[in-house]
Amino acid sequence: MKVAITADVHLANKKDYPERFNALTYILDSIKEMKINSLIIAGDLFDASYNNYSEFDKIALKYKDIFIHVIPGNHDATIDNSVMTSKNVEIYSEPAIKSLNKSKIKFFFLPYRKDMVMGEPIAENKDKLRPNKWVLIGHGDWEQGMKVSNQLEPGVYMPLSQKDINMYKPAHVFLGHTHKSLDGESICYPGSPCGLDISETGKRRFIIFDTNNISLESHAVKTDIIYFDESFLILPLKDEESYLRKKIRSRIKEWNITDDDKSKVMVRIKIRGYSTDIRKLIEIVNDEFKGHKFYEQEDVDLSGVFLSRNLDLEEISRQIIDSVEKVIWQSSPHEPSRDDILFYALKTVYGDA
Ligand SMILES: [Mn+2]
Repeated sequence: MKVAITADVHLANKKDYPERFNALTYILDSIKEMKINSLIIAGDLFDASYNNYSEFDKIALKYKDIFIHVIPGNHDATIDNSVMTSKNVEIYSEPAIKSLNKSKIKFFFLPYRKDMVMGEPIAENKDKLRPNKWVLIGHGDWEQGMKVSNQLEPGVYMPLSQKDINMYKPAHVFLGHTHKSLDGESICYPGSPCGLDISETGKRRFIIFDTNNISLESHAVKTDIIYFDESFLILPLKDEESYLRKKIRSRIKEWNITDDDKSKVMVRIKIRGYSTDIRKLIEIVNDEFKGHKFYEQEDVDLSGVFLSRNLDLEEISRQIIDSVEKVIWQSSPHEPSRDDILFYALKTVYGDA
């Protein structure tokens, strides 16, 4: 049995945020085509600012062959079945254990509760949750993955510990709350299906989960907007211009965006470092990002760029850059990047000049 899973759609005023509704209908259209008839939404279907549920109701009515299972998240913690008229929507305002389409695997739908850890309701229901025969649907922080947790909402939200996972052995865990997608060994954050703002970058996805072999697939969501927040280091090299152009081109390549999707991109650019011609940087950025939209029509942020007008310091910098480039770097999210090292090395050379 296959089921689709998403979270954190954050539906809000449709006039202002049509892209969030479009992301949801894109998922519904896609799974309809795949003949999948269950969609799970792991919390924050609605943004906290929202209280007109009829727009979602209308969508649900249009896809009446798809059953939509919703748990409340921290944004929509108070919703229950009374807000909806569609019969193909169930909102789990209380913890519930269910098999979908007679699947052998049971789904434990756990609504978000403030000041509670996930381990509590799991422990209360442990007799009905046989090891490896159940899947957790929750909304909150997985303690091991907290370093990437929701930037928009600092703090701890209904945490799930590794101890809970080891003890109660869910076959898999699907959580909402962290809007960035993340896949651990037995845990998955589908992430928000449409970036909510510039902090939610890149292409988005939804999940197809197969209960027969506990496997999952990521499917891209075609969104109206794709955000990118990029930062570049400029160095006082002999050929600054081609250095920066090359860096920008390879970054854009990493985005993996087709020409069709180029117009959907909203980008924010920041440059830091030491340059011999600051004005030229704007020209290069505008040229290389031609055809892309800038987030909130902001110009490139050059507040971290310092002017280099000292031939001795430039020569010292170039020698440092050469030797740092030769070092083999093990990149890791918890370690400074090569660019960080270069930036701080040059900062030492130039002082704050
Ligand atoms: Mn959320």
